[in-house]
Amino acid sequence: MSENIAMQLQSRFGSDNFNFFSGSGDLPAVRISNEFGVAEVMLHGAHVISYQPAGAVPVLWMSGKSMFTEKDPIRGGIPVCWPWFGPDPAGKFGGHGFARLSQWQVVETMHSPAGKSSVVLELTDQDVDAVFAPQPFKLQLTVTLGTALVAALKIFNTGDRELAYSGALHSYFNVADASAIAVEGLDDCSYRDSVLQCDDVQAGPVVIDREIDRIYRNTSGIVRIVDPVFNRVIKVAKSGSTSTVVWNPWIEKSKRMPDFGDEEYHTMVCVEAANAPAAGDSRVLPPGGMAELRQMISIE
Ligand code: TA6
Repeated sequence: MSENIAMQLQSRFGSDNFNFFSGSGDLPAVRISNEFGVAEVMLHGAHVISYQPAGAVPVLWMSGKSMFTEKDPIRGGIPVCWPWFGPDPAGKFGGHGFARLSQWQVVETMHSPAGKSSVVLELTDQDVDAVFAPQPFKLQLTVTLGTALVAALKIFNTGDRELAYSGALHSYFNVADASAIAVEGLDDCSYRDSVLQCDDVQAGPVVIDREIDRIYRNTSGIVRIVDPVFNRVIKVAKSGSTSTVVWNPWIEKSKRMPDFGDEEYHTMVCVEAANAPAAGDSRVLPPGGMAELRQMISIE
Protein backbone atom coordinates (compact mmCIF):
# COMPACT_ATOMS: atom_id res chain seq x y z
CA MET A 1 0.00 0.00 0.00
CA SER A 2 2.58 2.51 1.15
CA GLU A 3 4.94 1.60 -1.71
CA ASN A 4 2.17 2.50 -4.16
CA ILE A 5 1.58 5.80 -2.39
CA ALA A 6 5.29 6.57 -2.52
CA MET A 7 5.43 5.68 -6.21
CA GLN A 8 2.40 7.85 -7.00
CA LEU A 9 3.90 10.76 -5.07
CA GLN A 10 7.25 10.25 -6.76
CA SER A 11 5.64 10.44 -10.19
CA ARG A 12 3.72 13.62 -9.27
CA PHE A 13 6.22 15.50 -7.10
CA GLY A 14 9.58 13.72 -7.30
CA SER A 15 12.75 15.25 -8.76
CA ASP A 16 16.51 15.30 -8.17
CA ASN A 17 15.83 17.08 -4.88
CA PHE A 18 12.77 15.16 -3.73
CA ASN A 19 12.61 11.40 -3.37
CA PHE A 20 9.41 9.84 -2.03
CA PHE A 21 9.78 6.50 -0.27
CA SER A 22 8.14 4.10 2.14
CA GLY A 23 9.74 4.82 5.52
CA SER A 24 9.64 3.21 8.95
CA GLY A 25 6.35 1.48 9.63
CA ASP A 26 5.73 1.70 5.86
CA LEU A 27 4.70 5.32 6.33
CA PRO A 28 5.16 7.42 3.18
CA ALA A 29 7.95 9.99 3.43
CA VAL A 30 9.96 12.40 1.30
CA ARG A 31 13.73 12.87 1.40
CA ILE A 32 14.79 16.41 0.55
CA SER A 33 18.40 16.66 -0.58
CA ASN A 34 20.49 19.48 -2.02
CA GLU A 35 23.87 21.17 -1.55
CA PHE A 36 22.84 22.25 1.95
CA GLY A 37 22.18 18.76 3.29
CA VAL A 38 19.37 16.24 3.72
CA ALA A 39 16.05 16.26 5.56
CA GLU A 40 13.20 13.75 5.71
CA VAL A 41 9.52 14.43 6.29
CA MET A 42 6.75 11.89 6.88
CA LEU A 43 3.24 12.60 5.62
CA HIS A 44 2.03 11.21 8.96
CA GLY A 45 1.77 14.34 11.04
CA ALA A 46 3.76 16.34 8.44
CA HIS A 47 6.55 15.22 10.70
CA VAL A 48 10.14 16.28 9.99
CA ILE A 49 11.97 13.16 11.18
CA SER A 50 15.56 14.13 10.34
CA TYR A 51 17.78 17.04 9.36
CA GLN A 52 21.49 16.75 8.61
CA PRO A 53 23.34 19.75 7.21
CA ALA A 54 26.06 18.85 4.71
CA GLY A 55 29.20 17.68 6.55
CA ALA A 56 27.59 17.94 9.99
CA VAL A 57 26.27 15.62 12.68
CA PRO A 58 22.44 15.25 12.55
CA VAL A 59 20.73 18.25 14.14
CA LEU A 60 17.38 16.66 14.97
CA TRP A 61 17.04 13.79 17.43
CA MET A 62 14.88 10.67 17.01
CA SER A 63 14.18 8.07 19.66
CA GLY A 64 15.30 4.57 18.78
CA LYS A 65 12.03 3.44 20.33
CA SER A 66 9.69 5.76 18.46
CA MET A 67 6.48 4.30 17.15
CA PHE A 68 5.82 4.61 13.42
CA THR A 69 2.12 3.80 13.01
CA GLU A 70 -0.84 5.79 11.69
CA LYS A 71 -2.29 6.13 15.17
CA ASP A 72 0.76 7.04 17.26
CA PRO A 73 2.82 10.23 17.52
CA ILE A 74 6.45 10.01 16.43
CA ARG A 75 9.00 10.58 19.23
CA GLY A 76 11.57 12.99 17.90
CA GLY A 77 12.12 15.32 14.96
CA ILE A 78 9.57 18.17 14.81
CA PRO A 79 6.10 17.15 16.03
CA VAL A 80 3.39 19.55 14.82
CA CYS A 81 1.29 20.13 17.93
CA TRP A 82 -2.12 21.62 17.00
CA PRO A 83 -4.90 22.67 17.81
CA TRP A 84 -3.82 22.32 21.41
CA PHE A 85 -0.44 22.37 23.16
CA GLY A 86 -0.24 20.16 26.24
CA PRO A 87 -3.36 18.47 27.65
CA ASP A 88 -6.60 18.54 25.62
CA PRO A 89 -8.63 21.48 27.00
CA ALA A 90 -11.76 19.35 26.59
CA GLY A 91 -10.11 16.49 28.50
CA LYS A 92 -11.17 13.99 25.82
CA PHE A 93 -8.01 13.26 23.85
CA GLY A 94 -4.27 12.88 24.28
CA GLY A 95 -1.78 15.69 24.56
CA HIS A 96 -0.64 18.03 21.81
CA GLY A 97 -3.59 17.81 19.43
CA PHE A 98 -4.55 15.70 16.42
CA ALA A 99 -2.39 17.25 13.67
CA ARG A 100 0.58 14.99 14.50
CA LEU A 101 -1.70 11.94 14.33
CA SER A 102 -3.22 12.75 10.94
CA GLN A 103 -2.26 11.89 7.36
CA TRP A 104 -1.30 15.09 5.55
CA GLN A 105 -1.35 15.54 1.75
CA VAL A 106 1.47 16.77 -0.49
CA VAL A 107 0.56 20.05 -2.22
CA GLU A 108 3.79 20.84 -4.04
CA THR A 109 7.55 20.61 -4.12
CA MET A 110 9.72 23.54 -5.20
CA HIS A 111 13.42 24.10 -5.85
CA SER A 112 14.55 27.72 -5.97
CA PRO A 113 17.34 29.30 -8.10
CA ALA A 114 19.16 29.91 -4.80
CA GLY A 115 19.27 26.14 -4.31
CA LYS A 116 16.67 25.90 -1.57
CA SER A 117 14.17 23.03 -1.72
CA SER A 118 10.68 23.18 -0.20
CA VAL A 119 7.83 20.74 0.23
CA VAL A 120 4.32 21.89 1.18
CA LEU A 121 2.04 19.53 3.11
CA GLU A 122 -1.59 20.24 3.90
CA LEU A 123 -4.27 19.09 6.34
CA THR A 124 -7.89 20.21 6.52
CA ASP A 125 -10.79 19.41 8.84
CA GLN A 126 -11.99 17.02 6.10
CA ASP A 127 -8.86 14.89 6.54
CA VAL A 128 -9.10 14.52 10.32
CA ASP A 129 -10.77 11.63 12.13
CA ALA A 130 -14.35 12.74 12.74
CA VAL A 131 -13.99 11.76 16.40
CA PHE A 132 -12.13 15.06 16.89
CA ALA A 133 -15.07 17.02 15.39
CA PRO A 134 -12.79 19.90 14.38
CA GLN A 135 -13.99 23.32 13.30
CA PRO A 136 -13.29 24.13 9.64
CA PHE A 137 -9.56 24.78 9.22
CA LYS A 138 -6.66 24.35 6.85
CA LEU A 139 -3.04 23.82 7.89
CA GLN A 140 -0.08 24.04 5.56
CA LEU A 141 3.40 23.06 6.67
CA THR A 142 6.20 24.23 4.40
CA VAL A 143 9.57 22.60 5.08
CA THR A 144 12.48 24.37 3.39
CA LEU A 145 16.05 23.05 3.25
CA GLY A 146 18.60 25.79 2.67
CA THR A 147 21.30 27.30 4.87
CA ALA A 148 18.71 26.68 7.60
CA LEU A 149 15.91 24.17 7.96
CA VAL A 150 12.71 26.18 8.13
CA ALA A 151 9.38 24.71 9.27
CA ALA A 152 6.55 27.17 8.62
CA LEU A 153 3.07 26.22 9.81
CA LYS A 154 0.28 28.30 8.30
CA ILE A 155 -3.10 28.12 10.05
CA PHE A 156 -6.19 29.19 8.06
CA ASN A 157 -9.63 29.70 9.58
CA THR A 158 -11.87 28.48 6.74
CA GLY A 159 -15.01 28.62 8.87
CA ASP A 160 -17.52 31.32 9.71
CA ARG A 161 -16.73 31.63 13.42
CA GLU A 162 -13.64 32.34 15.50
CA LEU A 163 -11.03 29.56 15.62
CA ALA A 164 -9.27 29.34 19.01
CA TYR A 165 -6.13 27.20 19.22
CA SER A 166 -2.74 26.68 20.80
CA GLY A 167 0.19 24.65 19.49
CA ALA A 168 3.92 24.24 18.97
CA LEU A 169 6.65 23.10 16.66
CA HIS A 170 7.94 20.70 19.30
CA SER A 171 11.50 20.21 18.02
CA TYR A 172 13.88 17.59 19.43
CA PHE A 173 17.57 18.46 19.03
CA ASN A 174 20.52 16.07 18.94
CA VAL A 175 23.28 16.87 21.44
CA ALA A 176 26.35 14.88 22.47
CA ASP A 177 25.69 15.13 26.22
CA ALA A 178 22.68 17.03 27.53
CA SER A 179 24.39 17.65 30.87
CA ALA A 180 27.18 19.53 29.08
CA ILE A 181 25.09 21.93 26.97
CA ALA A 182 23.96 25.47 27.71
CA VAL A 183 20.70 26.79 26.25
CA GLU A 184 21.20 30.52 25.79
CA GLY A 185 18.78 33.30 24.96
CA LEU A 186 16.22 32.95 27.74
CA ASP A 187 18.08 34.85 30.46
CA ASP A 188 15.74 36.96 32.67
CA CYS A 189 12.64 35.39 31.04
CA SER A 190 9.83 34.39 33.36
CA TYR A 191 8.63 30.84 32.94
CA ARG A 192 6.13 28.28 34.15
CA ASP A 193 7.95 25.32 35.64
CA SER A 194 5.74 22.35 34.74
CA VAL A 195 7.79 20.02 36.93
CA LEU A 196 7.77 22.07 40.13
CA GLN A 197 4.37 23.61 39.31
CA CYS A 198 5.57 27.12 40.06
CA ASP A 199 6.64 30.30 38.27
CA ASP A 200 10.24 31.44 38.17
CA VAL A 201 12.68 33.67 36.27
CA GLN A 202 15.58 32.27 34.27
CA ALA A 203 19.01 33.21 35.56
CA GLY A 204 21.66 32.71 32.93
CA PRO A 205 21.65 29.85 30.42
CA VAL A 206 19.39 26.83 30.92
CA VAL A 207 21.40 23.80 32.00
CA ILE A 208 20.11 20.23 31.96
CA ASP A 209 20.82 18.63 35.31
CA ARG A 210 17.33 17.34 36.18
CA GLU A 211 13.92 17.01 34.49
CA ILE A 212 13.42 20.33 32.75
CA ASP A 213 9.94 21.27 31.48
CA ARG A 214 9.65 25.05 31.26
CA ILE A 215 7.34 27.33 29.31
CA TYR A 216 9.10 30.67 28.85
CA ARG A 217 6.94 33.77 28.44
CA ASN A 218 7.36 36.78 26.15
CA THR A 219 10.18 35.19 24.21
CA SER A 220 10.67 36.01 20.56
CA GLY A 221 14.45 35.97 20.30
CA ILE A 222 16.95 33.41 19.10
CA VAL A 223 17.80 30.48 21.35
CA ARG A 224 21.26 28.97 21.00
CA ILE A 225 22.04 25.40 22.08
CA VAL A 226 25.74 25.50 22.87
CA ASP A 227 27.20 22.00 22.59
CA PRO A 228 30.88 21.92 23.65
CA VAL A 229 31.26 18.20 22.91
CA PHE A 230 30.00 18.33 19.33
CA ASN A 231 31.78 21.71 19.24
CA ARG A 232 28.82 23.48 17.63
CA VAL A 233 25.91 25.76 18.32
CA ILE A 234 22.38 24.96 17.13
CA LYS A 235 20.63 28.27 16.47
CA VAL A 236 16.86 28.19 16.87
CA ALA A 237 14.98 31.24 15.63
CA LYS A 238 11.22 31.62 15.31
CA SER A 239 8.31 33.87 14.43
CA GLY A 240 4.61 33.79 15.24
CA SER A 241 5.29 32.73 18.81
CA THR A 242 5.95 34.48 22.12
CA SER A 243 6.44 31.31 24.18
CA THR A 244 9.39 28.94 24.09
CA VAL A 245 9.40 25.51 25.71
CA VAL A 246 12.54 23.75 26.91
CA TRP A 247 12.16 20.08 27.82
CA ASN A 248 14.34 17.19 28.86
CA PRO A 249 12.61 14.28 30.68
CA TRP A 250 15.79 13.23 32.54
CA ILE A 251 15.87 9.88 34.36
CA GLU A 252 12.49 9.00 35.85
CA LYS A 253 10.21 10.41 33.16
CA SER A 254 12.30 8.71 30.46
CA LYS A 255 11.59 5.38 32.14
CA ARG A 256 7.84 6.12 32.11
CA MET A 257 7.68 6.66 28.34
CA PRO A 258 7.49 3.42 26.31
CA ASP A 259 8.65 5.22 23.14
CA PHE A 260 11.67 6.80 24.82
CA GLY A 261 14.77 4.79 25.78
CA ASP A 262 15.73 4.91 29.46
CA GLU A 263 19.14 6.43 28.62
CA GLU A 264 18.11 8.55 25.65
CA TYR A 265 17.69 11.73 27.70
CA HIS A 266 21.47 12.09 27.56
CA THR A 267 21.44 13.04 23.88
CA MET A 268 18.46 15.32 23.39
CA VAL A 269 16.85 18.58 24.34
CA CYS A 270 13.58 20.07 23.09
CA VAL A 271 13.45 23.76 22.22
CA GLU A 272 9.96 24.49 20.95
CA ALA A 273 8.41 27.43 19.14
CA ALA A 274 5.06 27.46 20.90
CA ASN A 275 1.72 29.20 21.24
CA ALA A 276 1.40 27.90 24.78
CA PRO A 277 -1.66 28.62 26.99
CA ALA A 278 0.46 28.66 30.17
CA ALA A 279 2.34 31.62 28.69
CA GLY A 280 -0.83 33.41 27.63
CA ASP A 281 0.11 32.71 24.03
CA SER A 282 -3.04 30.88 22.85
CA ARG A 283 -4.36 32.32 19.58
CA VAL A 284 -7.77 33.19 18.08
CA LEU A 285 -8.28 33.55 14.34
CA PRO A 286 -11.28 35.46 12.94
CA PRO A 287 -13.23 33.85 10.08
CA GLY A 288 -11.01 33.91 6.99
CA GLY A 289 -7.94 34.74 9.09
CA MET A 290 -4.46 33.22 8.77
CA ALA A 291 -1.49 32.99 11.13
CA GLU A 292 1.95 31.47 10.77
CA LEU A 293 4.17 29.74 13.33
CA ARG A 294 7.72 29.36 12.07
CA GLN A 295 10.96 27.86 13.37
CA MET A 296 14.30 28.38 11.65
CA ILE A 297 17.07 25.92 12.59
CA SER A 298 20.75 26.26 11.66
CA ILE A 299 24.19 25.45 13.01
CA GLU A 300 27.08 27.80 13.73
O1 TA6 B 1 6.74 20.25 25.52
C1 TA6 B 1 6.98 19.59 26.73
C2 TA6 B 1 5.87 18.59 26.95
O2 TA6 B 1 4.62 19.23 27.07
C3 TA6 B 1 6.22 17.77 28.18
O3 TA6 B 1 5.36 18.08 29.27
C4 TA6 B 1 6.09 16.33 27.72
O4 TA6 B 1 4.79 15.85 27.94
C5 TA6 B 1 6.43 16.48 26.24
O5 TA6 B 1 5.77 17.67 25.85
C6 TA6 B 1 6.11 15.29 25.37
O6 TA6 B 1 4.72 15.15 25.22
P1 TA6 B 1 4.20 13.88 24.37
O7 TA6 B 1 2.70 14.00 24.36
O8 TA6 B 1 4.79 13.98 22.99
O9 TA6 B 1 4.71 12.67 25.10
